[in-house]
Amino acid sequence: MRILILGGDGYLGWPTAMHFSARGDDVCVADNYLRRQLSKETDSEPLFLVPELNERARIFEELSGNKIEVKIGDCSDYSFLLSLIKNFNPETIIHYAEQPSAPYSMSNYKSAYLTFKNNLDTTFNLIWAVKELAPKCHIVKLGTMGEYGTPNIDIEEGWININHNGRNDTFLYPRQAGSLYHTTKVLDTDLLWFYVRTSNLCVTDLMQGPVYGLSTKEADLDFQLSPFFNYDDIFGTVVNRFVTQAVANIPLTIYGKGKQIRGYLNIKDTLQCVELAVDNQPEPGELRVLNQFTEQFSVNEIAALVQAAGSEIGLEVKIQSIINPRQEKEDHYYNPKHSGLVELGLKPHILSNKVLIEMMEIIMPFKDKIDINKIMPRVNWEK
Ligand code: USQ
Repeated sequence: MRILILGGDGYLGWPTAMHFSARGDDVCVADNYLRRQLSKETDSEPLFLVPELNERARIFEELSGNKIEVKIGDCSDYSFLLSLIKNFNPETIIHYAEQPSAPYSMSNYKSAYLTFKNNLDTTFNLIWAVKELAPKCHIVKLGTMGEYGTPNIDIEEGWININHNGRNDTFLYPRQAGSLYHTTKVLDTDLLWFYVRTSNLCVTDLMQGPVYGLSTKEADLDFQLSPFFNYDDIFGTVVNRFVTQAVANIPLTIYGKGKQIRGYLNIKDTLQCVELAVDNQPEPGELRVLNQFTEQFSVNEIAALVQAAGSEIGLEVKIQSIINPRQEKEDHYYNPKHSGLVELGLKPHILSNKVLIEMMEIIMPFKDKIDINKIMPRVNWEK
């Protein structure tokens, strides 16, 4: 298959590119290095530097014999995206090209506007470029479980049937996100649904939970092929942060009561899920929504798992509760369905002691590089 990956330099984009290339697909990645730039600007550099895309593609080809085409450019620039699609002629486009950090989107006007503009422009341009040049192309869009928020009723897989005054209809499940970043994903979904209805586009929208890990089959070929690994308060996700804090002997930073529940998944399962989505294309005029996570935990439960794993390898992991910088429910009902990907064949990797210890062992050699100034929250939702 000819697969174009937008945002191919990111935490998930690069491992996805190698994964499809390794299984024999023709892969092209595009990126404008926005994530690298924002990491620098906010003093949130990843734990170790990874080479830029052309160099990563060269190393990957040398080790695996598989080629990945690289295009550097900005997908919010319509002419760049048009020429990319015209020249590569993709059958599937995987869209990761968004500013992915909730805290970044809540920092100040400039970061909020960048998130809003970048994320919406990119999705809008993608829709139009596909409409104009490749209307049969399958768009696989990375959304987020955070679109649903934490409602006091069960979360369905994308759609809900409503019976109102004796009549029934099916609608997108109500969404109320907790950050501007998550809200841009809600707006993306609305845009995609509008153009699916009016232009017969073929779209899968993946509602993904926070991802953890840094090991994938292809990334393990050479350390330089590793994904970006952020442990800071802005771009780091909670499991990756806690594992890094455990290694650095910094007490785990539980925000508030720690009873916030989310659906989590291993980066290996992101690759499986995206592959299942790509291989099971919806009909033209169909928006398929899949909830993409494997297990749900509260923050307290994650901290306890990291503490237990650490103690197995002689780390004395402490836990602290700090004032929650976010506006989020800290004690809530949470029951999201997530059977769609399992029915398509997903075989989950569980967050076990072994997985956490393997992560700690990869991070250990970088212990001295862990910057304590990047740990405590620097962005407050209320400001
Ligand atoms: N949390 C802590 N301590 C920390 C960091 C986070 O208690 O040191 C808590 C947060 O308050 C939150 C939970 O852990 O309740 C998850 O936070 P996170 O930073 O791991 O994830 P989040 O900001 O929600 O965003 C991440 C990705 C985003 C993706 C999202 C999926 O950055 O791109 O869309 O996970 S979800 O959360 O399901 O919306």
